[in-house]
Amino acid sequence: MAPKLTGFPGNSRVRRVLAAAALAGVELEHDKSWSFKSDWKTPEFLEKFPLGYTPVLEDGDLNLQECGAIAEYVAGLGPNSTLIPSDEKQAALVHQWQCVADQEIMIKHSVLYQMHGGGIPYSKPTFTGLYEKLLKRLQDIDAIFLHKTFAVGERITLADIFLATSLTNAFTGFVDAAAREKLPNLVRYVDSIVKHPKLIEIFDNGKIEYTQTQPAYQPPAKAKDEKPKAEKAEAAPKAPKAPKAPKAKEADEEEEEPLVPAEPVQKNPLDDLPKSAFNLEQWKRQYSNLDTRKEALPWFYENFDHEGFSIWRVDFKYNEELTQVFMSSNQIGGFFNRLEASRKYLFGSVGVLGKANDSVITGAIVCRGKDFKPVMDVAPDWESYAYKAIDLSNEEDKKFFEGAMAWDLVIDAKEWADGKNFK
Ligand SMILES: N[C@@H](CCC(=O)N[C@@H](CS)C(=O)NCC(=O)O)C(=O)O
Repeated sequence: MAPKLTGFPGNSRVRRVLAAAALAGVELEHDKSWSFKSDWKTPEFLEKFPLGYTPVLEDGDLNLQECGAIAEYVAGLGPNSTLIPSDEKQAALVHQWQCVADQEIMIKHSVLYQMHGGGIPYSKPTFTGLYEKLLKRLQDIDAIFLHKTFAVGERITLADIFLATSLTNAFTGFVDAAAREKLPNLVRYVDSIVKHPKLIEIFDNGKIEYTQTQPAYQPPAKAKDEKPKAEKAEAAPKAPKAPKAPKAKEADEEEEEPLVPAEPVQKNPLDDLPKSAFNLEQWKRQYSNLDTRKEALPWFYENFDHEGFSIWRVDFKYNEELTQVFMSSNQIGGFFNRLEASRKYLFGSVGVLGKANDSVITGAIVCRGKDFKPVMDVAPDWESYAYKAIDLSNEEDKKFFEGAMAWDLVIDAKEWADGKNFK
């Protein structure tokens, strides 16, 4: 039986394993539809992989985590694989470049990504300082690649796979066109690796879209347009504020521990609403574990309580500012993180529809009570979204709701590209 790989296909770490398999001529079992949408951190998964992240590989009695270890193992399974040279010195150099790719490029970039998306608190000096460090490293590596076709020796090795995946990750992220102008050798090098006949399919058939202009950090809406204090004092009593740095529940990149402790729990006025027979937690479980259209939605329609809960369409107000799909998806993730204090009262399914520089953020939420505001205003940027009630007896509304739940919503020919659930 072929070793089984778990992880989503467009992810750079998964690409490393797929690329190693493709070049080594090793067959893998890989479910291309796998996504973070499912409740994948089951007790069975954690028993095999206690560190609780992907990619993972299962091969007989071997349960392997860490993309580097997996890629090396897969490379070694290929009968004539030269991905790791037999010469010890050459092999050490390959390992050196794997470490550079991970520690000097991928991890630095990943911290920028999390800071930009609200997964960890944003600080301009820290962001800029780290970005400058990343650029300096890339320029140093660029100089080394002036006369190189491959990182080590005269043929493709794991070093090239690791460098190419880290560099495409950075070039589709914050290392924009202006920065890449100073990295001509690396741009040429990556292009040759991702267009390698055995790798081109793994790298989106050579059509990876690099970032043109680094997207500006968007502070949460309230921080920008803070209301005068007097107006605030008259406002209706509010639900407790979200913890400052909630743990990312569905981040595509590394999850970090919260940097500040959670604030003490206060009583929420939503707890005083009349009891409802609709169990939101049970709905979250049904949604996570069952086929959305065939099983979960029928359960929802049978059990939903129209008096105790309400359903809303949410639309991002500033779609014209959206650039890369993964950044917009990251932005939804940040918004969901800031809704942490409403976890008991909210379910959401929100996505990015369209493609880079031509996309919209939209989706549906289910809120405790008849109003969205007490549930949503725990997030400082709740006003960056427009809210419209969804009436399930209206066919159009129902179609929208089901599309958002099933992640197959299409609006004005823009197809669902990526999404996040608030569960
Ligand atoms: N050091 C690990 C990092 C793996 C990692 O961060 N995986 C992310 C996806 S790229 C993940 O599973 N995140 C979800 C989570 O940590 O819950 C590796 O290189 O394989």
